[in-house]
Amino acid sequence: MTQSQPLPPLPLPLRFGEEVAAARADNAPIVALESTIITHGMPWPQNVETAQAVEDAVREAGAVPATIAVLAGEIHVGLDDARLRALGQARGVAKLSRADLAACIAQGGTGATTVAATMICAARAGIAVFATGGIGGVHRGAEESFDISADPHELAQTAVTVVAAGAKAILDLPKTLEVLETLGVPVISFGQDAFPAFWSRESGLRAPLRMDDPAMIAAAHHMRAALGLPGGQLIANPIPVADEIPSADLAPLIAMAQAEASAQGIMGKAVTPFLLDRLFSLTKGRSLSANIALVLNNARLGAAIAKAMTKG
Ligand code: PSU
Ligand code: MN
Repeated sequence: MTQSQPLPPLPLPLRFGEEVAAARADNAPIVALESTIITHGMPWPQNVETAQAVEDAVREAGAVPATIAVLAGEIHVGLDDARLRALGQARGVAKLSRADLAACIAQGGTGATTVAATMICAARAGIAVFATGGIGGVHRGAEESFDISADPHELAQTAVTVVAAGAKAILDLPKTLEVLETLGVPVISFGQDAFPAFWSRESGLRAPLRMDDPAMIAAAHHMRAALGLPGGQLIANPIPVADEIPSADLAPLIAMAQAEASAQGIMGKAVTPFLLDRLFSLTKGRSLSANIALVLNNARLGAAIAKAMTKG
């Protein structure tokens, strides 16, 4: 009996938006943006307004935004306004991480990409910088639930520099930093020693590394490659002073949201969206305004780093 040969890999269905295609041809700086924050991280219509404002912030800072999502089995790198709006209003959109990405594309499905999945798509599209709100990490109670996001693992293996306002304060931040260290992910605070906690500038923890200059961050990214190390780096950019919610105000509300999640048996992928939604209500919308401000701030830093990278 003849052994059948394995099939050759399928071509990757990557579709570039016009603006991104032009930037690629010119070697212009590009900043990737995720879509789970649109579908699962913020309510409509603020989700779409924020996504557009974030794209504009990248442009104003001199780079081209590339919002990434899977639509009808294709990876879109750069969404036009109509697609962005449709995604922001759609219900029941899948949340895609490393584990679900290939299956969704193979089935011709539609889904929003998390930090991990956006990193994978960005890397395939040749984009080295990605700005978002906060990465996923080790959830509180992970010693029981084993709930650890795929995001830290992705940072360990995919060469994309991710700009975030630290990790969401709904997580167990000391454990998140431990996991990042174990995985060999550089965690670099921008402009301060403290590791920021998303809605707050300080978490009470020190970041392992600090840099004050986007050019240095770009150099560190290139140096990892020169060393033959896979993976990217996490740039922890603190929320602007004017927009922060002090951690003392948030702590009891996070504890409340967490208790509700446990009581209602919320698990797996549903945990992060549930907590963000509850905090939105518990802070009377303040968590959302802070979230919007920090994403814009990260978009501007992402653009500065992308520009420094293209200068070589
Ligand atoms: N940051 C936000 N809102 C979000 C997320 C991050 O401000 O919705 C998303 C990101 O896409 C991140 C994901 O990758 O939450 C983490 O989900 P999980 O904990 O299930 O891995
Ligand atoms: Mn999880």
